[in-house]
Amino acid sequence: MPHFITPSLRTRRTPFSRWVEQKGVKAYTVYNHMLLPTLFESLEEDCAHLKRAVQVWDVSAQRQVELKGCHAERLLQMTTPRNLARMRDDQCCYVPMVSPDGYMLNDPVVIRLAPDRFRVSLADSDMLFYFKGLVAGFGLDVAVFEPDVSPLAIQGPLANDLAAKLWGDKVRDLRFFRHMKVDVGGKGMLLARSGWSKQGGFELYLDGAEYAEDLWKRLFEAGEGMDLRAGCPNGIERIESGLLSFGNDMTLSDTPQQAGLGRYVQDVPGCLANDALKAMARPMRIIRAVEIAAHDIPGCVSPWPLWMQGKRVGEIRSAAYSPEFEIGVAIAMIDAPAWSPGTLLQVEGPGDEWLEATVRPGFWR
Ligand code: THG
Repeated sequence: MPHFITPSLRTRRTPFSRWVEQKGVKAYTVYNHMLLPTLFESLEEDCAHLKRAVQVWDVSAQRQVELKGCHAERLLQMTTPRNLARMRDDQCCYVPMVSPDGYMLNDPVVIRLAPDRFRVSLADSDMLFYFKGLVAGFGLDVAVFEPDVSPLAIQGPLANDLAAKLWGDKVRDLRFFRHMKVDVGGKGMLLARSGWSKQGGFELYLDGAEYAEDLWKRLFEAGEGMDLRAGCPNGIERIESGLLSFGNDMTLSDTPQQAGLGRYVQDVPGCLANDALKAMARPMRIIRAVEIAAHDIPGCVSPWPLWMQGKRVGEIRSAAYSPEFEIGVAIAMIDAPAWSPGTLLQVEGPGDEWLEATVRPGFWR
């Protein structure tokens, strides 16, 4: 498959594009109609680096939608079964967003800035239009817009040291999924303890594209001697960690329970999907971590059918070879009863090749 994108305004560049390109972009994918760069030569070497040092990722494509107004919380709660009532003004929350018939629309991080002001840090689907539709249909008092805010992830075991160099030791005390204000070029910006890896770190929400250069240069100056690299989410690490990818691991055809997000389904007043989710509380298939007995695993660019003794029981949706665990790591959607840990399955791989797979009790990290 060729790896080219014909650029135009639709494939939006980010405030960091110029600077990451200087570090050597190898390819782009498109996410929320925006460029999401790949920087590594080797996925496996990059994974090892992410686990030992620190990387800065241009994840501006995690597009922000701001909801501001007296019905902002009500609007949000209409879209998610996770209870947002007790969120604090310095808190972020990972939430499944669902349609009224109970199917996944997105799995964003919601950031509360004030009781009447939230940002939704989107996975790859057009929630801004959906929010605008709800506002119009229900006559809500909320402004829905895309602010000029672009997340930059700082991930890896040395992320604390790097962030502390820029913003002081207080960043070390920031708790998981909490945020604080830090200074970038004289402007207060939001720094959160979050990110799409489990190697630790932060996301800095750049508030104004014109500050990108200053932030980028300060980070790379501070990162000297830390083996800091410009990077991007790593497909091996995120599967090992069980960080789901909307559009890959789950889609509009899956319920949150099927997507393995049942722990966030809380029957909260105001969620439009309550009845539908109750009716579908016992899923017929579910997301599982799966181990594939192979050392050479190609990218999963179409689902790989899963079989159990000649019967079709689901599909692999993401896969990679893990140098750390010396096995193929994968995320699969599997029918009952083949989803029980320990179940042996056959994978119809991309070639003519058949591979052996085993359902795991959980992810690797
Ligand atoms: N950070 C921000 N925005 C994002 C992502 C992100 N938008 C797109 C995408 N990633 C959304 N998907 C996820 C998936 C997993 C997590 C965050 C966003 C995640 N999960 C933790 C876990 O599963 O252990 C924590 C879940 C929890 O708090 O319960 O971090 O990465 N800004």
